[in-house]
Parts: sequence; C-alpha cells; structure tokens
Amino acid sequence: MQKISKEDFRIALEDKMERMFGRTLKNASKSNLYKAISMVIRDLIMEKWVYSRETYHNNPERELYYLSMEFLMGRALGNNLLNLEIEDVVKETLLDLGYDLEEIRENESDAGLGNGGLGRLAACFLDSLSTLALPAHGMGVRYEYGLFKQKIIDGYQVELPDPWLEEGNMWEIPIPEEAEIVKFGGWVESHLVDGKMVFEHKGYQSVKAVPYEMPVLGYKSPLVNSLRLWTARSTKHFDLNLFGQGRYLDALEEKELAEVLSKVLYPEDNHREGKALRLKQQYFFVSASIQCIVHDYKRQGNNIRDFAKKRVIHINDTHPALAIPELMRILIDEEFLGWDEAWDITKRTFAYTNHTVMEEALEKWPADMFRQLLPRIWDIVNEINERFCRSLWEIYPGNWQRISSLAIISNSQVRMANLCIVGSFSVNGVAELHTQILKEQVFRKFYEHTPEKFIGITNGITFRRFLLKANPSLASLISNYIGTNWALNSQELKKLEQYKDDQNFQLALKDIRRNNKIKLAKYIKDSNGILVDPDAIFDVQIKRLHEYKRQLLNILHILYLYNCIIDDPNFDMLPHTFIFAAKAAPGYRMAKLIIKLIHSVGEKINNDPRIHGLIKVVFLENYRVSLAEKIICATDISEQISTAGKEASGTGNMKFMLNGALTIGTLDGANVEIMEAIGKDNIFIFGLKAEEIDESNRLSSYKALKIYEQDPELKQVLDQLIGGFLDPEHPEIFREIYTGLLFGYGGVADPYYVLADFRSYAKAHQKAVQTYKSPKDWWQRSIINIANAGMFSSDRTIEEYNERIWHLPKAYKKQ
Ligand code: 26Q
Repeated sequence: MQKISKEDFRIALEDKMERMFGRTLKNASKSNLYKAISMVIRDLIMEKWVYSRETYHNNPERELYYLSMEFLMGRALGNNLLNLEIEDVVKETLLDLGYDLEEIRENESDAGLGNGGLGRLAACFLDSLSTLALPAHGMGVRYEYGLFKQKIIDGYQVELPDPWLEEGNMWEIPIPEEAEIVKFGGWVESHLVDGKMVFEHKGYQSVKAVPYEMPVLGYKSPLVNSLRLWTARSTKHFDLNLFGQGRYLDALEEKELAEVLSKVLYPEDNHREGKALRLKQQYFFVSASIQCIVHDYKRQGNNIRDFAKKRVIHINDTHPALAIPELMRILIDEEFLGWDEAWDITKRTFAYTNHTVMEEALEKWPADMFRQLLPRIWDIVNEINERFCRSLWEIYPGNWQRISSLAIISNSQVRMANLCIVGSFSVNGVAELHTQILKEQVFRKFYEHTPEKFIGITNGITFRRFLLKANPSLASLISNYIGTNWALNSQELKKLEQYKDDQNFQLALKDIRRNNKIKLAKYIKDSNGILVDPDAIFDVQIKRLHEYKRQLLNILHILYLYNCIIDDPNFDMLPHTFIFAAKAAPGYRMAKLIIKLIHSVGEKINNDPRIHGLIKVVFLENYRVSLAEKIICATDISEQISTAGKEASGTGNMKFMLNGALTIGTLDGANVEIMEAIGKDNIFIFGLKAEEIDESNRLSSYKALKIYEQDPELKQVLDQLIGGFLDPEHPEIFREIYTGLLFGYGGVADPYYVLADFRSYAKAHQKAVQTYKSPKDWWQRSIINIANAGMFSSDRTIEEYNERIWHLPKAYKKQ
C-alpha cells in the first residue's frame, strides 16, 4: 500500500470534516478533529483489511482464535498511525493547520475492556500476531461499560461508570447479519432416532449475540487481523402479546434482561465473583464464539472431522472454559458426531493459559446454579467428568483421594481449571517461577498425571506501544545508535550494551528522561495540584491494588523515610517523588483502605515544611493504559514488590525495564527472569524467596508481632496508623490495617509478609539511592536494562506459543 502524502491527507481530512460535521478544519472542535482524522485513517485501514482478507484469510490452512473475557486495548488512533507509518504525515499536516496531534489524541476514550495484566496481555498478543503475520482472531465481549472510572474524593476511591461508547467508536464495524443465538435455562429431552441418541433443548430463553469487529494492525505488516466483540441483544423487539395487554414495561424489561449480559465488565482482578450473571456472561460469550467459529469453518467448505487440524482455540485463563463443553455440544447435537470422536476433536483443539495462583481467583461454580442455567452444558460436563474419573480409576484403582482431587465436579462445585486441563492439549504458565508453582503445587496431581501437557512461556509486551509510541524520543535515540530494526527484532537491543559507558549516550538518555519527567510533572500539577521537582527521583508503583502486590509495604516505607528525616535533618536521602496509581475492586475493603492510607500519608508529608519537599507522594486517579503510557517513560525506579510466589508474571515490570527504569523487586514472577537477563547488580532485589515463604507457611513460623516488637522504627510507623497521627479527626480509620498486620483476622497475621520484608526493602532503597548519586553507574545500569529487554517482547512470546502450541503457518499470499 502506498503511504499517503501530506497533501492527500489534508484533502481527505477536509472532505471528511465537511461530510461528517459540516465544518471546515478551521472551525472544527478537537473532538470533531479526532473523529474526522480517525475516519480518514479508518478508510486507509479498510483498504488494507479488504486486501488482507482476500489475500491471506480466505480459508487458511490453520488459524487461531484467542478467546478472552478481557481485552485492555487502550487507545487506537496513535497505535494505528504508528502501524501504518503515517504518524509524521498526520502530525505535520495538523501542525501546518495549527493543531497538536497529541492534544487531539486525548479526545479518544480508552477501550478499557479489561481489569489489568490478563487483559493487557491479550491486547499485546493481538499486536504481535498481526505484526508477525499469523492468521488469528481475537474474540471477546463488547461491554457497554468498561472498567469503572475512578475518582478520588477525600482520599477515598469512588467508582463511576465508563460509558466509553457514548461518543461513538470510530474503530468498530457492526456485523448484524452474523449474529448468533445463545440459549439459557429450560431442560433437555432425549430420544432415540435410528438407534442414535438425539438431544433437544426445550423451554429455553434465547439471547442474540451481535458481533462488532475492530481491525487489528501489525507494525509494518500487510496482515490485518480482527477482534470480534459480542453484544447481547434481545431476540424480540416487542412482545406484541404483552404490548397488547398494556404491559409495555414488561415487554421492555425482557429486552433489558437480555442486554444486561454485555452491559458491564466485572471489576474483580485476581478474584472470582460467583454471581450467576457472570456465569451467564461467560456462556453468552463462548457460545456465540464457538458457534461462529464452526459456522465460519463450515461456510468455507471444510470437513468438521478436520476441525482440530485447521483451527486452534486458545482460552485466556478459565473464564472462557465453557467453550470446551460448548464445542462438544455442537459436534454432538448439531454435527451428529459420536462422543468419542467429538471428544477427540475437542481435546486437540483447545489450549489453556493459567494466569494466577491466588486461591480466591480459581473459578468454581455451584453445581445447582450451573445445572439450572445451562442444562445441556451441565450434562456434557458431567459426562466428561464421569468418563475422566473412570479412566483415572483404571490407572489409580482405589485411590479416591487422587481421583477426587483431579475430578472436574467435586463437593457440588464445577472446577473450571480442572475442566480446562482435561479438555486441552496444552496448559501453560506465564513465567518460569509461575510454571514451576503450577507443576509442583497448584496443579501437582495433574502434572503427575499428564506431565507432557504442561509448559511455561514467559509473558511479553509490545515494544511498539510501550516504547515507540509511549517514548518516541528514547526510541529515536536507540535508532540513532543501532538502527530501527529493534522494533521488529527485539534482540537487536543487545547492541546497545556496547554503549553502556558511552558518555554521550548516557547524557542523551538522562536528558530524555528529564524531559519526560517535566511533562509528567505538569500532568501532576494539573491533575493533583502538587508541585513536584523533575530532578527528584521518580519512584513508581502503578498496577491494580491488591494486598499481594503490597502497595502497603511501599507506603509504610515512605512513612518510615519521613520519620527518618524528621528525626535527623542530615538523614542521607535524595529528593524523591513517589507516584502511585491503582484501581481497587469496588468490593475489596482492604484495598480501598490502602488507597485512603496512601492519600493520608501523602497529605501529611506533602504539607510538612520540615522536610523541605524532600519527599512528595502523588496518587494519580483513574489508572488506565493511556495514563500508564505517560508515566512509564518518566520513571526512574520501578516498584515490583509482590510477595514472592504470588505474582504470576507481571508485565509492568517489563515495560519499565524497556524504558530504562531500574527495578526494586522481589524474586517473583518475571522479575526472576529480568534479573537473570541483566545480572543481579543491575536490579535491586530484596525480600523472602518463594520457597522461604512456603516453608514459613508450612511451619506457621512467621510472627509479625515479634518483628514489630523488635524494630522500634517499624513499630513507630505502625503505631502512627492508629491514634490520630495521620488524621486526628478520624483516629480509627486505619485500625483495620494495623490489626491485620499484627494480629490478623481469624487467619494469620500479615499474610503477605509486609513486616518480614520491610528491612530488606528499606536496604534495597538505600542501595538504589546510593547508585543514583553516581550518574555514570545509574545510567550504565539503565542502558543494560534496555539492552536486555529483548526477550520480553510479546513477539518472542507469540513465536514461542506458535512453535510449541499453535503451529500456525505465517500468513502467505494466495496466488
Ligand atoms: C474471575 C471470575 C469472576 C470474576 C472475575 C474473575 C477474574 C478476572 C480477572 C479473575 C482473574 C482476573 C485477572 C487475572 C490477572 O490479570 N492475572 C495477571 O495476569 C498477567 C498476565 O499473565 C500476569 O502478568 C499477572 O501476574 C497476573 O496477576
């Protein structure tokens, strides 16, 4: 495809502006401009999409469907410009017209259809699949409301809806003619027809699933893949009967009940919400998706018996697990295959990734609820379970304990992870340590049973969005030294290592960081009214708020530093700005209280003249992808401080490393591999290791209270949580945190080992400060981080998935 010239772009834009809004470019609002630009770009994408469909997608040999309840896409405009390589053309044309592209981009709402890591990973994967020209489709839910908007009022999180579609979505195309029908409730009847059992679902309610597609471009790639998102619609417009009886509202209510299925994203991250509506939402999504995949497959003239050879379906955690029995249902009830053949195809079709070891996040559904809502699917899951348990009996006769730990249904609950493992040919973890924990602990019995299914593939991130787009000046510095290939061949970043002591490179890097910090400081001033010094260390923890991620450790340490400065005006420290951003699940009390604590500590410290502005604490509200892009490029220190063994991988850690921040972290998730890649002198590792924590849990030997009693400075910090030091008018608000740390609630005290790791964490900080004092050492380490980030590109991750699981051919040109 030809790249568009400045002149042609201006003409196209003028034309669009006139047709869409009846305005000239001079009279356009920023929002008009955003939309008109997007529509021009969309036309360019369409051309490419058509070409791509014709050339690559027509009945490919083998293709991938990536099923995920979450896609955290963020904004599309900037990314699409980058992928089309027309950012400069657009930027310059707008500049000639007196507009700033960056400002115009701010008019796009984030597509926030995800909670955190799992959803963002799905988005990075789509980017890499298109870039690598692998034929793939994302499938998900078109939530009318994405993850809630966060407002902070008086230090407390308040949730507001996120009506991201309200102003229109420039990047989607509705495809009503490809709607599917999804059935709920009712009962199943079976009859013998010609000696064969035939199943009929009766008395059900049906909901229509209408697909919308968004194009997914790759960087400099001819292939445009798509993300298909399902919206729930009522199958009836009006029940004329009800209407005739004057029950107009009842008729509307039916419609509402259907449409609620795609209304809103569940805001729990690493936590399961056992609501019937969530189960319905999951089935709505997978039933529409699997029906669509099979219909499309057959429309292209393929034989259903070759299904597993030509299609592979990946399920992103257990949330789409019902896709497994749904495919069975279609193969048996609609394609009339026998059980054994259907099961053979199914098992060879699905691959499953686990993203968490947190017990409270492992999905389990009450059997009763399951049976009532999905009677046919229940029968199938039951049959899968019975046959599986019977086969286990052959191998482990009499070993009830083993069999019941592997069973899919147990204690009147359906265990979705077990269903996924039994129904897939591949199960993978997302970092080395995580995979080891899956094999040795979470899924140990399964690993012993079928070790060949288990693999580990470490997560990655797209370097296009998180370096090229988010930090363009760093990207061009890198390109000036080693050329531009790194954006497609991430291992080329290695070549930077030879410049680790190059003074010019170091100074340029420092300069870029400083400019990014000045920009972020302005954002902070505008949004929070806090003045921060761009020459202070920017120390950042941005991620979902969860106890295991230990924002609490960070804020308690900040309070400790504050006490140190008050006690000793000569305390050895550099000016420090601590930046937080995090959303807490609306029902997670402790997480919300920690947000309040961060604000109260900030309030106290930011307003105390005695510390001469040496510490600033900033909480940026409404964390989301577009905000992450602004913060990461301005970060000196990246906080990756989860309790060892709890964070499956982390991907924020990789984004910071790629942008040259140094990490303070525990040996958890992908931090372990980051350390191996850069060497232990280039990262500040602290804290207990996963085995030590396991051991301590096993022996119940950890006594948080003892640490408190033996460490007067830490004791002072904890005592400041109560008694009104932080908020004299509300002295008791943080009592819950204090009690949780020292005594626990029913369970154990300090289950995430905050006090246990405190001193080691403080030491890691001291070491970081010492390093920062010597610029040549700091920037050398920064360069080493960037140079060794190559393996954390999602291109590498996707290539590994493809080699070990999917086996897709590169999209090739049909003659
Ligand atoms: C389940 C049932 C009902 C409602 C919600 C949920 C639910 C939703 C989201 C359960 C878990 C999640 C999200 C998990 C998640 O984001 N895990 C993260 O995945 C990343 C990508 O692999 C890892 O890097 C992170 O370490 C991991 O926490």
